[in-house]
Amino acid sequence: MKCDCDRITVNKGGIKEHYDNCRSTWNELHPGKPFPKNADGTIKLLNNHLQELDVDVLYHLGLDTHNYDLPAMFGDVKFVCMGGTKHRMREFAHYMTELLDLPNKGDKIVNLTKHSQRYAMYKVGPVLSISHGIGIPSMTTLLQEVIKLMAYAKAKDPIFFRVGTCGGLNIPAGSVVVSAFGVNGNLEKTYDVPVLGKTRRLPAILDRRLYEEVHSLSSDADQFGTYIGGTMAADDFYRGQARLDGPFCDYSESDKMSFLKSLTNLGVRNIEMEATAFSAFTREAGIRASIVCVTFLDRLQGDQVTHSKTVLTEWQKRPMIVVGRYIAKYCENLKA
Ligand code: R2B
Ligand code: URA
Repeated sequence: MKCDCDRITVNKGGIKEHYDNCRSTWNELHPGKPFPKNADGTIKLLNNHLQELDVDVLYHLGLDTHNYDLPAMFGDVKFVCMGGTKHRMREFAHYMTELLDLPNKGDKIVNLTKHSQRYAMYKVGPVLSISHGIGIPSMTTLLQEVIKLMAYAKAKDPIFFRVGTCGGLNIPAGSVVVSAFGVNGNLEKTYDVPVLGKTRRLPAILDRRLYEEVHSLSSDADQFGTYIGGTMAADDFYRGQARLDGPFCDYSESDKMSFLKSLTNLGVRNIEMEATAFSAFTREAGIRASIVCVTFLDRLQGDQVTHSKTVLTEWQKRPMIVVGRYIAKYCENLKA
């Protein structure tokens, strides 16, 4: 079957040829798994139970398939960008209106999930910018409803990004990490989720071509380094991330350091709280996805986030700059 990869960073040398969800290589990479897209690139939901629903209520988004014309509202979305906080994702939406020179730049941007109150979702041009809260359960609740939203809206080949914050390993605070894979708290490259009383272990792999493309857009003129590396997703900010400064701690500083060392030996460059599940679920849905985070500290140097609010606010823009560049390039190619 014919390749259906986007050509966003055209002819960049050394980059893998196809996305993992490319139609032409799907069977090789996912033997025995049905292709989760329709011929036009829209998402095919592989859950037959959904066909029995008269109306599907996307509860946490405050939307449903009966009262809203989802294709009219979201059919042109190409980039779904998520990050922890509502404020940051509103900033990102504003930033994208400027960067893409959209007609609504400078206007107030409306939160589309205002009935639900749980998350915030903004749409500007082809970009959906959504907050997901802290940790895997909060993020996956949102992510799964957004996957359904994109399927119902008939958005074509959407690319998902997580723009986030993290702790770094042996890189200066303020660096950007583009994730190559996720690692769970037991140092396994899987997202482990109990289903009907049994744990499923889903591979936490990210699309190599996409992270190479995103990384290739970093520039020597940037005020920060951009690295590719593995990302540990912890289910806890304190002991789960080998911190010594939580309310509980029964291990020594040398135990902590040897754990962090085993992480670096595995190629892990940063620690946050969603990467495994984000990579596993987007992969299961056949969606191209990438995780781009800024490091707030070097965990080999300490545990507390001590930089000023001004510095941290400035650093939080860095993943947005990197992802924004990618989106701008795509839009530029469309015009050409
Ligand atoms: C990074 O920062 C948050 C915790 O402070 C969490 O959502 C994450 O992954
Ligand atoms: N977010 C995390 O999960 N860990 C950190 O150390 C910093 C931000």
